[in-house]
Amino acid sequence: MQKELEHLRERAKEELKTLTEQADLEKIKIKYLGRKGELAEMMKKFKELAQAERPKIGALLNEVKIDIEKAFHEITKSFKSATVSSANFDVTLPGIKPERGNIHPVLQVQRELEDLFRSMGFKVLDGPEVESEFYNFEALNIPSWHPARESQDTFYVKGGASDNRLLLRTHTSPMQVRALQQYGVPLRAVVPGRVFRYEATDASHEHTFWQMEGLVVDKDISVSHLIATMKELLQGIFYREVEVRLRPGYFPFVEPGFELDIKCFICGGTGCSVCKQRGWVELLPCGLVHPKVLEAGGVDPKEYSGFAFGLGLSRLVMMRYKIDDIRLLLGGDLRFLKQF
Ligand code: FA5
Repeated sequence: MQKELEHLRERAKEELKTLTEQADLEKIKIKYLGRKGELAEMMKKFKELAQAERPKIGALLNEVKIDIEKAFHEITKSFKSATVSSANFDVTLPGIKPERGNIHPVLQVQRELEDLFRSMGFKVLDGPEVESEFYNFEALNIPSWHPARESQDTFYVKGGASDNRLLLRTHTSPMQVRALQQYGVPLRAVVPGRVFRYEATDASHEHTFWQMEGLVVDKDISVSHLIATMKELLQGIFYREVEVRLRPGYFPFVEPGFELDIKCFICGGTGCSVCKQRGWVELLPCGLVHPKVLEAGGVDPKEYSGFAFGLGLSRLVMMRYKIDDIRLLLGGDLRFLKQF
């Protein structure tokens, strides 16, 4: 059996050495190392050997198996590197194009709006997403006991003082006071950004969404300035006549306050899940800045007045592109995002 094994080793190595087709590799593997292959046959014979012969032949059997496996391994490796490095590799083929991402639809619309407002002399500002209770509520005339706090519940963050906790801002309005404090008057500014609410989500409500705050403070600013600016904004975004309605709206930081709704673009006004069957989508709350807010920003309300608006940017994007579920915007689904 010793001779038989040595002969088997030589044959296998010779066969692997002279192999030219990679496809034959598997056949040889089965022939020698397979469950019914030659080595397995030897194993059967080994079991029939006398006890005294077993240690020597057993060791040889192992050695032969390892040798054949090694030879097999080496030839497989050489086939692989040959495939990549030599004749089979066509260097003139075009490479794999790296995928390029595209700008998120919200950011696209945001940038258009920024350009529009810059052309009207507005500053474009950025504000902190982690905000203090003072700027998010107190400075906007929403004290801790005020019911308006309930409609804007949010996520609180560790840190801050016990009487001025830190939170994820619920709207971009805190920047009204910050901007007045920093830049003084006269002031025209817009502040796009992400806001957060403790919200049960549905087709038109997200816990994380975008708004764009607008603020104009100067002498003799009135509701007519506000309406003219809102019209300019909507025309700049939709490039066509948009049906709007203005109704009274309550926000503690404006007086008077309005809700500007637009006719739902998804259903054309007949009612759908986005407009909650109303035919109108709440998009642009606005009003004249409350004297208390001007005071918090260090501005004398007897001398100056202003208007502010809080555009629901995510909803505007939905109307612009006829997106029927707000959750798609942050869903991260490339099939959706690649369309913009
Ligand atoms: C506010 O956030 C006020 N800060 C707006 C404001 C600014 C009023 C300045 C007056 C002066 P409201 O909670 O209504 O208001 O939100 C503003 C807009 O954000 C809504 O009209 C709507 O378009 C959008 N919005 C509100 N909640 C959500 C939500 N959960 N998901 C998506 N969009 C929302």
